[in-house]
Amino acid sequence: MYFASRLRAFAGAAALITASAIAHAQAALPNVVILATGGTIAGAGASAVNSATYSAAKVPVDKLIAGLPELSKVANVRGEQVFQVASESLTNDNLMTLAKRVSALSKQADVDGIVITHGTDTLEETAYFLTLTVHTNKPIIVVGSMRPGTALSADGALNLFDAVNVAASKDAMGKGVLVTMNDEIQSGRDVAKTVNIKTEAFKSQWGPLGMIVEGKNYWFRAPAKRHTMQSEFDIDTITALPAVEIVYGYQSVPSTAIDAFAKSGVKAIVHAGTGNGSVADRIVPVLQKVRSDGTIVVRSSRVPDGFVIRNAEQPDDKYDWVVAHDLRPQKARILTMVALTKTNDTKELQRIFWEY
Ligand code: DAS
Repeated sequence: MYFASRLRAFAGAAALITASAIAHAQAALPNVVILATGGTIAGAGASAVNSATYSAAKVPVDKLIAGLPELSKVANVRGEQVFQVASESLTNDNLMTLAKRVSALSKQADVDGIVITHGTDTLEETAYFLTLTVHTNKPIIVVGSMRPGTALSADGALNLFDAVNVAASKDAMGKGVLVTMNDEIQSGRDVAKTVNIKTEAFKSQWGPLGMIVEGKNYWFRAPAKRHTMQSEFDIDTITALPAVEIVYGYQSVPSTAIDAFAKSGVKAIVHAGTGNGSVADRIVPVLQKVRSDGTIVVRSSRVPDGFVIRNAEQPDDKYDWVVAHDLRPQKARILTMVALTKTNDTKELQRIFWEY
């Protein structure tokens, strides 16, 4: 009897010690907040073979977290459902709401990293906006998936596991906003969706910053442009984003779109030109008029890679146009909106395009 009671007491003590050791270990883990916005990573299809036919923005954030118990070994994770939409439908107001929430969380001592689950269609725009405007060195990771969690070989679970791992990593601090897709760690500034149906969809012409394999980060380069703490833009002081629209260049393009945008009072037009940002000869005078009326003109290119050379295809100095450097039109629009919250001086705008 004596030994049995001693054994029970010992087992009870051992259980208590184990429980407190587990609690202590869990408390020692980093705290990561997942802000969910929708997209395929929260999508659901009718059957496992539906990898492309499904509904995006269905699964709530708590279900995403519950479906990935491995996260509890990496960080103390909690979720907030900011939106539940497909990202092609996000608006400037949504972007502002999300960025202000990220900024507020980043200032909390009990938050070590932030993950944003997001649709892949415009993920690159959100990632760039956050890297331009959120002042923190803490890891901020934007993550999506190309297949819904209901599909065979779904990619969302591993992408999310990777995102939380990187968000919980001290070596991911101070690198700007990051994107974890398909085992790669990409710069939020450089990355773009380059394939619309493959899991290997996100690329940067300058390459990934690193890779993540079985929860370990491998870094191979660092961002070259200003971001987060080095940015002169701060979401906490931005109250609204100006209207900046994109027009596309192609054979026999009319000036209808430019005329309509100019008439609607946009503050800038990004021209996605052919080749190195070329502008059709019949469109040049239209853009010159737009500029003379006070609207900013930014020359980008419909060609995904490379970068637009100032004063090459067009005399930008003479026309007082800005060139978008290596930014694709959709990212040039994000930077133009943010820059115009500070200045509409074209020399300043061009500096900003060189530096961010
Ligand atoms: N419609 C896409 C989006 O929400 C789905 C996805 O790929 O995430 O961006």
